Amino acid sequence: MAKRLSLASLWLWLLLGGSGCRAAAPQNVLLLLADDAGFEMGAYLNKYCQTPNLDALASRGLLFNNAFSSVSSCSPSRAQLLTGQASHSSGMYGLHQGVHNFNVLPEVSALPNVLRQQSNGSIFSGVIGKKHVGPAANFRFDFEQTEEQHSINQIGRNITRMKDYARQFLAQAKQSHRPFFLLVAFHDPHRCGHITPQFGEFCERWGSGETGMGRIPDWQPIYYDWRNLEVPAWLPDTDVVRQELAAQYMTISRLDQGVGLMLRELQAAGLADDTLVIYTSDNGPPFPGGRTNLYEHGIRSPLIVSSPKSEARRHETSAAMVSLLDIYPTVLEALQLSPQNGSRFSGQSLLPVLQREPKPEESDAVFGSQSYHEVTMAYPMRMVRNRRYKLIHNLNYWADFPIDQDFYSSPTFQQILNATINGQALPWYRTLQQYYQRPEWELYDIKADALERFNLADKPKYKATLKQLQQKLFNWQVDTADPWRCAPHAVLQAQGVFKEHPVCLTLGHEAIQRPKRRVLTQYEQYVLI
Ligand SMILES: [Ca+2]
Repeated sequence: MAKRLSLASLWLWLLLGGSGCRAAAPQNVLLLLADDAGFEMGAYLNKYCQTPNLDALASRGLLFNNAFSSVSSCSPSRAQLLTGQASHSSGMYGLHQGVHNFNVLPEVSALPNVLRQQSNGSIFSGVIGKKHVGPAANFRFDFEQTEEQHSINQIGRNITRMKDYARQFLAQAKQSHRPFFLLVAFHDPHRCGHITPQFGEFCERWGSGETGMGRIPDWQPIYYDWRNLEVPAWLPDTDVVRQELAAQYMTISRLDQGVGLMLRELQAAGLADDTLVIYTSDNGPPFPGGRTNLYEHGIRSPLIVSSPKSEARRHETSAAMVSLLDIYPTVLEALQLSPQNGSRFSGQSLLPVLQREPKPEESDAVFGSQSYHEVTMAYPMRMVRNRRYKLIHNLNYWADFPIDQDFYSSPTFQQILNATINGQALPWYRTLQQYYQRPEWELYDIKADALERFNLADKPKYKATLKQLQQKLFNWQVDTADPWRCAPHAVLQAQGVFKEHPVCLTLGHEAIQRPKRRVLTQYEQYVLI
């Protein structure tokens, strides 16, 4: 047993059958979550964005190079972390706030509730920062300081305020000798230009100490010179994009300093030696091909897992194919609770990877399921990705890919839009038309084509690969009870006489000729309402 045996951990220890194979006390879990961050950090070889705290965490832990979110939207991603279920299983099909109003299904239990029930109340749970999921009863943390009580910037970007709440939470956990799960969800580096442009596109000026911006005491702003940055290959290399990246990096450095503060609080509370620390991001950066997409930059996730156990791997990278659906069983295992059964939970604990790198298998794969984002953005997509290929099924392929409000008003998208309308060239490998108009099936050889430029779905040579991945994807959809599993060419019948044996019944699309897309010639440029 570890040096500190509290009543709560004694209870758990007894529950689990005493000593033997499980010798240690439960490990606390601190989950540090970024909002729309990608790989803008030194540990992932970004040479410009300064992230000394994340880099230090990475060197104390295991850095994952093949981690993927199963969904590229905020609330559905947080729901996946907290329920262990893909968005189509949990019911969190899109954003939670305001008119979007998405929530998990009534019967879905999330981590704080599961931890409380399974441990008989001995595990202490908390969330500080952006929560963005509901209904409240299904995500009831013991300690909550979120946008439900504060302004989102104060609780998600003011790292001093977040630190103060983390100190309170840790003091309570320590005082009550309870193992804990704490989610610290930063709002950085999310955009804010569409709501509060006076603070900068990414709210990078907010709290910087500049005139009228207020000051966050613990934040030392780092200003980036956009002329000196390198634009990643998936974005247009323009001055506009460079300025956006400089602003985004500034908020990532604020997030990084916030991570440093949290880790120092953990140390100061004397809990660092008993706590597993995880860092990841809910979804990819808000640039074209990023957030709301199942393309690589929408779902590839930074992931660091750092264990204080002496035998755990550290200062290493892992090539294991992992999903953010794996976080949920990881938290349960760290706290020595049993994993949840049922095919809706497709994740696996990451703790064994901390011991030993798994052997790469041909069957290694991760899955994706995106349905909405904003309520107006009905564009369901499903995806399977193995080490080499990715298959995306665009269920509403006849519609144009939807654009969300916050991305629409971004300088990057506005530049692409205006260049397209005015017939000007852009240094970008996609056109807006390609971005909007997607075929039903997209198959990419990621190894040879990291930017997903060449769709192989119609190439005879890849017929067998396509078929195999389609089957694999469909099997996952069936296993996880995806309501969209028969879409778009059939209707799912799963009730009444079909209850025992659900079927996909054809809509007869094969007998109907679709008209060609009409090219718009005249339209209003904008409408004032
Ligand atoms: Ca997000």
